[in-house]
Amino acid sequence: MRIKHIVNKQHMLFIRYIWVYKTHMCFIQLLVVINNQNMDSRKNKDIDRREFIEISTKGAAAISLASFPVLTGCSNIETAKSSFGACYHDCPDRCSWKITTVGNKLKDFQASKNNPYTAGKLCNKMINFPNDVTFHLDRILTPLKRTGQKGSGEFIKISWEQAISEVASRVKGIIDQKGGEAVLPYNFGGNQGLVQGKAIPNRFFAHIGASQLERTICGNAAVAGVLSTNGQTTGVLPEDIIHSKFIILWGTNPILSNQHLWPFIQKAKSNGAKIVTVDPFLSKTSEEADWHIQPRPGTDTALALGLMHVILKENLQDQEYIDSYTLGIEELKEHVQKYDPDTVAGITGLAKETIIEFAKAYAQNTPSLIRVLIGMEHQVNGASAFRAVAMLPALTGAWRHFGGGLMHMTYELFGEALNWESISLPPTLANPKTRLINMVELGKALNNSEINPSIDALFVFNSNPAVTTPNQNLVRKGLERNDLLTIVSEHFMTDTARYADYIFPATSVLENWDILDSWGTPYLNINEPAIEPLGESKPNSELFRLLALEMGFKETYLYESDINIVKKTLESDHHYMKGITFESIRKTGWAKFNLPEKWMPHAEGNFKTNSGKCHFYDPNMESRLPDFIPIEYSDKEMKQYPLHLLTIKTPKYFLNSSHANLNHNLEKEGKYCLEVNPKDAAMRNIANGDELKVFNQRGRVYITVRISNKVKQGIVCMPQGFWPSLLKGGSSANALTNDLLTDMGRGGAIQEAKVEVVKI
Ligand SMILES: Nc1nc2c(c(=O)[nH]1)N[C@H]1C(S)=C(S)[C@@H](COP(=O)(O)OP(=O)(O)OC[C@H]3O[C@@H](n4cnc5c(=O)[nH]c(N)nc54)[C@H](O)[C@@H]3O)O[C@H]1N2
Ligand SMILES: Nc1nc2c(c(=O)[nH]1)N[C@H]1C(S)=C(S)[C@@H](COP(=O)(O)OP(=O)(O)OC[C@H]3O[C@@H](n4cnc5c(=O)[nH]c(N)nc54)[C@H](O)[C@@H]3O)O[C@H]1N2
Ligand code: SF4
Ligand SMILES: [Mo]
Repeated sequence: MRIKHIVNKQHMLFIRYIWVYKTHMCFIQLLVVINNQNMDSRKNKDIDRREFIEISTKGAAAISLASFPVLTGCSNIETAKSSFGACYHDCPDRCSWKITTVGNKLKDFQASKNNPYTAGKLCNKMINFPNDVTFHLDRILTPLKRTGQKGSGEFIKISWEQAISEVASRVKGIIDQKGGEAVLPYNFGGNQGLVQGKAIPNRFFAHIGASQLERTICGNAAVAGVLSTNGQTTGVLPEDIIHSKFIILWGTNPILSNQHLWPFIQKAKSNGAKIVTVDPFLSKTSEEADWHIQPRPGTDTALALGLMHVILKENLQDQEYIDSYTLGIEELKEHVQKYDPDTVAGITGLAKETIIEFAKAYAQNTPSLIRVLIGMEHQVNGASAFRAVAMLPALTGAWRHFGGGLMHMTYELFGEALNWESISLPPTLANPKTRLINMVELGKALNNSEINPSIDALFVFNSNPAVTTPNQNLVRKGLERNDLLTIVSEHFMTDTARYADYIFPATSVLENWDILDSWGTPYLNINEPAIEPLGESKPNSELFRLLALEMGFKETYLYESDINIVKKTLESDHHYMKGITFESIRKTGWAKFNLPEKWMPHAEGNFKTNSGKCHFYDPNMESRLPDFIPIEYSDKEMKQYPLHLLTIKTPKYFLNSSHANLNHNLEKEGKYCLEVNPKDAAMRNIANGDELKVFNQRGRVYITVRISNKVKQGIVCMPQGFWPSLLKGGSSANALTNDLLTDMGRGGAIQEAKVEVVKI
């Protein structure tokens, strides 16, 4: 049975849902709405993708995909069509792109040239996206059911009809027996689209009363810290960095992780700005900086308080700004007494003179800007570090100057501008009372026999926790449970998908609708499907609509179409959205919010705290002032595991674990290496290139040593993102990390890990 439906002006499409209609005739009407963004699944999909790969590897010998030849053999009379989209990754840049297709064939994939932030350039992780993901031959294109042991990766292909029917009946059985809380969704940074990452999945899980996932592994500690000081994170906007004269990149590595900010930093530099990095690792950005300050990991709270000590002692503060717009200077003054340069030097491992010089340079250069992002938050003291660092621009009055202040996130602009009714839970589901499970503690949660109900069904999508979640071996132990029903929606057979009972094939961003906010820019993006879903892939949203249908739910909010959600989200009369509509944004794919020409949010205070002032001190918080409170290790522990391990985003070609399965990326990344300081190496008789075992009480990783001064003595550093299954010994960085939570924001103190290394 086929139902004809008009998708949009360009497409007259046919949708096949034979099995659904057979069993659910009463929902036909509803399904037309549900599927209005779906397209006909045509024949010869595999041929299409091979053809694309063949031609594009010929055509794209250069770095850009921009020069594809028009596909040969494409005897169509159709003309080329442009679709706009944007990168869905958990990346502050949110690049815009344009795709040209002829029929269902992709002709061209290019960064937007007219979006000034994207500026015609996608990063090295995404430049080859169609080949690397959408058309990749390893992509999963049919539902799969496990046949072998969990983790073995043995599956058989099954139909959507069978997969949906079996999963729905098993999930229903679990809910009937134990209640909705026995079900846990686990989704995160894999796709930041508001439709594919939030709207429909959230409605489905709230509807069944599932446990709620505290999605805190990225950003929450940083945000909690900055909010406690400023009440908002939106400070200086990225493009305005060019007006700064003294830029501190504090715990962030834009050359790799925020690549589109880097040209603006370089512009500032050519205008005379000095670039300083604060990073325990000699990152690529630190290599390029004028000054690299290298404290011990997790000691930034002490460093920031130490800078305040010096600034106040030297009378370099902006007293007028402080008097007008801040709260608690007297308490702060007293508090920072104990953070004198000697003490801070002892904590951070920096020279006392460096601390004094840094404080003076910061206070005396105008406009001065501190750029923070995420990197510094993954410490037990992470939120306090952000809280303390955020105080510095108010102490010096840096906010008064265009290009001065703190640059952090931009998501609040989207919070104000968009119509969130379409994304948030409907009123009947709002504020669910179900229990919270912290994503950082997935391993604990899956293995905890005490919690009631136990987690018996796990839905993973937009995430790869077997790689990216701390305490990897505990996560894996949980995933191995035979009584756990694991459902994964994916593009690839990831290390998590290997443990699934059922895998559903997800569309890639080229094949579905979405709307994308941004946490690093003031640019809004729409994502149009450029091609039909390949194989039997379906958007995440569709998976949950089909499950809802099979489970017999009648509520219409479960079935809203993707395009409707996109349209509704844009229906906003907020002044940032002036002139931005669904129709207008489809002409370019992106739009910059209508913001004042000079965005200076705190030039005259206007902090979003309850007092309206910047909080140096907060009488309503348990810790009224930020303090440096380290983890105390016993002598025995320090002897066993004396080295502090950083597991950071050094890979250039992966984004977390995404794209880390691709051979060409792995080849370009080169050897899997641990950076070790020469003194630590000498003490252990280790030579460059030796094979090592890095270990602690949670796991062990086999890796090659690179002896360098990129880390100070006592610290070692390995890249995150590598898939355990592709490494010798079958474990990667997170096998060694801890599932500790941060001081505020319930984030992951991933970088608080101690290890020892031995030559093997
Ligand atoms: N190439 C690439 N780009 C990415 C990603 C990726 O995986 N690969 N991931 C994306 C994601 S999810 C995010 S959240 C962003 C994050 O982007 P950033 O916030 O820039 O974070 P990271 O790169 O994690 O860390 C930045 C630096 O913080 C340092 N750091 C670690 N601990 C401390 C500390 O205690 N104090 C200080 N001062 N510095 C510390 C690290 O050594 C690292 O060089 O990047 C995004 N961009
Ligand atoms: N040791 C250590 N661990 C870390 C970090 C670190 O610095 N060090 N960084 C942390 C940070 S900041 C973050 S953000 C997390 C990120 O961790 P994750 O959220 O697990 O992100 P990714 O590793 O990118 O995995 C995303 C997966 O989603 C899939 N995907 C993409 N699009 C779609 C889609 O439309 N539908 C479906 N169903 N799947 C899709 C991709 O194929 C990919 O396998 O990792 C954290 N873990
Ligand atoms: S990962 Fe970041 S820099 Fe790369 S294309 Fe996506 S948004 Fe742009
Ligand atoms: Mo992240």
